[in-house]
Amino acid sequence: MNPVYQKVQKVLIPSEILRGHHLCGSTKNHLVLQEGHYHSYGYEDNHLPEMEYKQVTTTCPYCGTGCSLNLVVTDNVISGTAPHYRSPVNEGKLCPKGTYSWQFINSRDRLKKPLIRKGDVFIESDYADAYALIAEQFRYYRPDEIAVLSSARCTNEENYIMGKFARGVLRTRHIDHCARLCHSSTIAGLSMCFGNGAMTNSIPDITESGCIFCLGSNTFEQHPLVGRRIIQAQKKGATFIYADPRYTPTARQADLSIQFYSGGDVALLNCMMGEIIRNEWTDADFIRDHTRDYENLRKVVLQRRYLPENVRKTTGVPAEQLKAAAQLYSTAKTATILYSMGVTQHTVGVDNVKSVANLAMLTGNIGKPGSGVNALRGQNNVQGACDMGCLPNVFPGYQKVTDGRVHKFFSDSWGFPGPISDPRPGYEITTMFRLLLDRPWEIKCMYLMGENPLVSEPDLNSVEDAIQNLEFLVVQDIFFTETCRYADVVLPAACYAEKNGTQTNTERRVQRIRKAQEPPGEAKPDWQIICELADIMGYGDQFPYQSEEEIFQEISSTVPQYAGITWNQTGQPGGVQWPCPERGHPGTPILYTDRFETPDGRGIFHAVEYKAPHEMPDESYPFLFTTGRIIWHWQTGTMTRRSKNLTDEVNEAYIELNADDAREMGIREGEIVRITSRRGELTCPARVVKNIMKGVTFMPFHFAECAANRLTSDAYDPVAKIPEYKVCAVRVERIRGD
Ligand SMILES: Nc1nc2c(c(=O)[nH]1)N[C@H]1C(S)=C(S)[C@@H](COP(=O)(O)OP(=O)(O)OC[C@H]3O[C@@H](n4cnc5c(=O)[nH]c(N)nc54)[C@H](O)[C@@H]3O)O[C@H]1N2
Ligand SMILES: Nc1nc2c(c(=O)[nH]1)N[C@H]1C(S)=C(S)[C@@H](COP(=O)(O)OP(=O)(O)OC[C@H]3O[C@@H](n4cnc5c(=O)[nH]c(N)nc54)[C@H](O)[C@@H]3O)O[C@H]1N2
Ligand code: SF4
Ligand SMILES: [Mo]
Repeated sequence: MNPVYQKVQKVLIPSEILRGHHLCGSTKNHLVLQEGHYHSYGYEDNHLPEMEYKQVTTTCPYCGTGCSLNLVVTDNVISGTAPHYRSPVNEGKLCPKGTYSWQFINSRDRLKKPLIRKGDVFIESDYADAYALIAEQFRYYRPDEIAVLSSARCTNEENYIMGKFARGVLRTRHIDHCARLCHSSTIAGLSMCFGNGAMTNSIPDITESGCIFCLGSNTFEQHPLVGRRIIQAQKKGATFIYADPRYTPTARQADLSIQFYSGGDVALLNCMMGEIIRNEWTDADFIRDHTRDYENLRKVVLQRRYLPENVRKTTGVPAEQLKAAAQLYSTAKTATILYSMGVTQHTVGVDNVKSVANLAMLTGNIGKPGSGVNALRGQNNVQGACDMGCLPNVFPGYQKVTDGRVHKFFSDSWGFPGPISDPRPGYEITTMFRLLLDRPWEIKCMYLMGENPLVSEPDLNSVEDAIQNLEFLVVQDIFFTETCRYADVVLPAACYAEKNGTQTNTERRVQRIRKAQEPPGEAKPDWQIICELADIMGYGDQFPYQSEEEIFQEISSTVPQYAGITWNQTGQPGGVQWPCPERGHPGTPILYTDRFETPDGRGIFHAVEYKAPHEMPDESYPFLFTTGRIIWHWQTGTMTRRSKNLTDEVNEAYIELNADDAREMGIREGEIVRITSRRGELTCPARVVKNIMKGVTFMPFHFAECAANRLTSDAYDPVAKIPEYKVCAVRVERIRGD
């Protein structure tokens, strides 16, 4: 076995990581687990050096869990992290990424000046020239020819300002961000069933649950401090059921682990619901008093095709496991569902989400402690970027662009003369890139902040062709990314530790990030860059802000869910959870305690049938290829791959192969293999593992030089437009013939 992987497996014993131990930094290539009261994370000797330092409390820049931490600042430079104990989210604990979240900040290759393309090279320039060029180009294109990508890495204030700039200054309706690639199925699916697309309960609330059903979320690697709550619940007697095609570190902690073929979720969930109905384990009172359209669901899930014996054939799951899961979930005192990308990133992503919602309503597991449908949001501020309206169909606060009154409200309160942006919904990211290829005359100019589509989009080979059809591209980032290579102007942004603001975690908790050092060179906070551009374009009056706090005040006046939240409250440990409709309101840890947010207050069952994924293995491409993440790295790797401790753990791409498949093909551990799909080809080392089903392969997508997305398919869900990152077909071959 590859020595690096052995190490990963050793460290990832979740019970050890998460049962109240502190994770401490060490530069000796591994993570040290130690109990104790105080550790200076990130220091080699686990002691703060004896010099003057200050600590600045902030929120982790990585995942949607939203852990608090202290940045340690010595001589005005960030030099480590230390625990912040008072957050109800993480109570002082951090995962490796949070622990080392300081290491990329002062990388020598941070962007420090605006760059302007001259032929094939970039020339360092100043803001005056860069802004003049951008303003000239932005004025030149018609609103419908311009697309904007906002950023789940940036603050609420920055996303709000970007939305206002896109709709008010550029007057374009085409604005989106990476939520499209992530939980757009959740927003669409849960809105249809419950009236709102957000996580229903809270992270600490998981410990109240009698049964945790975790589906398509590798929680211990991707939301480790949510994983800690699962263990706490188990200690109090809860049962933990896990369903994933792979036997992940999360699976190891489960009481019942169900392994199945990617794409089988609807079949699995319908089967469980059939069992629950046949055994009368439903919550009949809840169904009668709080829901609609139950009969449709009943009819569908009771069909023969969803009997456990039949579903076994589609999913590969033994009938006993399906029956046990149904019983454990529905007969627990309260049960919660945690899910993430294994559910959403499918051509049937919205159907999957509706199915999850059906299961919760069927058993009355919603609107009370320890229950809920808990979509674990990915990026630190993806919830906030959605709340701020950086989506093509809504203004801030999910107010529909198609509603004339909403339009008028925003053009009046934002102070733009006349109507702002076209009232039709704009294009989604996935549609933008497809149009760039198929109808390049439609979108010609793009302003992209804090996204790296040239690694994260599906079918990268096509995306590389598509992006070259843009006539003018502005990229605003903290590093010179793969996407920057195609830019005409690159603007240098301040990172999370160099600016103030708020971000909203997966449980709708609005918390503060704080400035701990100056940005490098001439880098500036994103909101400031956008405001300066707006000013140059003649809209200074609409963007008069002197601070992040002023922007936040405007947010609370236009976003109903944030109406009662004050800047001060966001700076308290734990912040505030929206909806917080008026001043003095304590915030809302659990949604739908009285009624759903549908017009009649009832949850709506949506019966769905199982449909196979878009591309399934066949003779030419016999393996199912699924992609995702590992604990050490973040998305396209721009930050974590500049962190020594994290790259010391893993720093290259690999493909996981089932041990029997590998043996049949004569592939050994660590051997370089060729992987081919209908869209591209890669070579990388094989990791031969027992914890993946036969016929299934897995690859993390973090490594640009060997990007999994060269192989993935851009087939997407018809409603959410989310790509099917979790299923396509590949061929795996040996390269050396010995
Ligand atoms: N370390 C780390 N943490 C992260 C991130 C990161 O890059 N690195 N990214 C953040 C972001 S943006 C997000 S969205 C989240 C994502 O968090 P997760 O969704 O937990 O992460 P993934 O690895 O994409 O996928 C989760 C699991 O889905 C399984 N899966 C694959 N196909 C299927 C299927 O058809 N059905 C089911 N039920 N499961 C399937 C995979 O085997 C995988 O274990 O993580 C966040 N946290
Ligand atoms: N194959 C495969 N592909 C996937 C997925 C998968 O599961 N499989 N998952 C998808 C999902 S869920 C997601 S969320 C996307 C993520 O896709 P992206 O959003 O493209 O990925 P990130 O690496 O998070 O890119 C964020 C960029 O923001 C920059 N940045 C960080 N902080 C700041 C800041 O303060 N200001 C500015 N201006 N820039 C900043 C970073 O340097 C980085 O370049 O990937 C998707 N792609
Ligand atoms: S669990 Fe998420 S928010 Fe918490 S430290 Fe890890 S990456 Fe940061
Ligand atoms: Mo995501």
